[in-house]
Amino acid sequence: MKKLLTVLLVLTVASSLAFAGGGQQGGGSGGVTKGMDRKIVMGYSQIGAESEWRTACTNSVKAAAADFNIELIFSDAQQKQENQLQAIRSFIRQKVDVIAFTPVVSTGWEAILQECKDAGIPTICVDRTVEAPNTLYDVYIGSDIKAEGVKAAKWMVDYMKSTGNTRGKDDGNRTINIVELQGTVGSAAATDRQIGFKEELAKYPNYKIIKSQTGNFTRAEGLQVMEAWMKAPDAGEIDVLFAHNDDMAIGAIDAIKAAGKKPATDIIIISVDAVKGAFEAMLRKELNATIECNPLLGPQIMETGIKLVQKQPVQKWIPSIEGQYDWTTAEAAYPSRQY
Ligand code: GZL
Repeated sequence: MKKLLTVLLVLTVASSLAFAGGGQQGGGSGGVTKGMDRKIVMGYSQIGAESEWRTACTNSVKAAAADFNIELIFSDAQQKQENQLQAIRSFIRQKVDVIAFTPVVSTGWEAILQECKDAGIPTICVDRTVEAPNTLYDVYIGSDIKAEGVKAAKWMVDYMKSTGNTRGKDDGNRTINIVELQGTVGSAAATDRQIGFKEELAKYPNYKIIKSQTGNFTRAEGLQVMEAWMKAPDAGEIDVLFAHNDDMAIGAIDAIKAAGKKPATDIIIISVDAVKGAFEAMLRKELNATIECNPLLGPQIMETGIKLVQKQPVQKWIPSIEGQYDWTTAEAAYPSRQY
């Protein structure tokens, strides 16, 4: 009898705390939901560890799971979609309460999402979108990636008109030659940044993308591709580098310097993410600007997971709040950066 009373007391305390912690950052017992005698279990399929951004995202997810008292089964897919599909099938077999995943590429998800639906497990698409009916997943938590491409193009045109590079400003006539380091081919992050950038660029016919190649969001590949471009006969005609993320930009900066050119002066460089490495490059005057893409999604993911398990209403898209930084703002912002 005494044992039964103890169990009942623990359950009562836990369920009352659930509402106190459910929606708050650092929510303590948010993961123990009313009517449940255990923690919520979330399966998370992460892409890998290709960039500073990805590492910051993973750290945010793991920290928030602890803060919200959610049991996290975390899988690193090493950049392979087949590993993600295997991990999600394993989550289904384990009968987790909710599944979150960052799709490495945007296609090939309909079948697995249907399997999650058939198993009655809610799904959260994180950071990158999928090409699938949005009835197949419950929520998308992440940035407006296309808008990041538009912002990058807007910043670039403004800078070329006001300041320019060593070959001069944009006087409305001079052809401005751009090279583009794309992210992972087929990923929504690369596809949508390129769409946004080109959409804005179409307003300025004298801006031309003369080369575009994937650097797979990594420093190493950004360096390799830029090295090749700096050895080509038309290297001296490059005015701007648009990199889909800071890691590739940082790799490219090393290649530009190795070729005896001045990054951010000879070749203007605009990238995306706003990770610490980008701020350090801006403070060294080697990177001109970066468009923020917020990786600190952990608290939103956990809050949403709890709501889905509690069958509470959630909005279909939970957008990230983000800005942009260049030499005029980097120094003041750097000390408070969290990733
Ligand atoms: C963007 C995210 C991208 C980052 C890269 O939402 O998916 O993947 O821009 C990361 O740094 O590798």
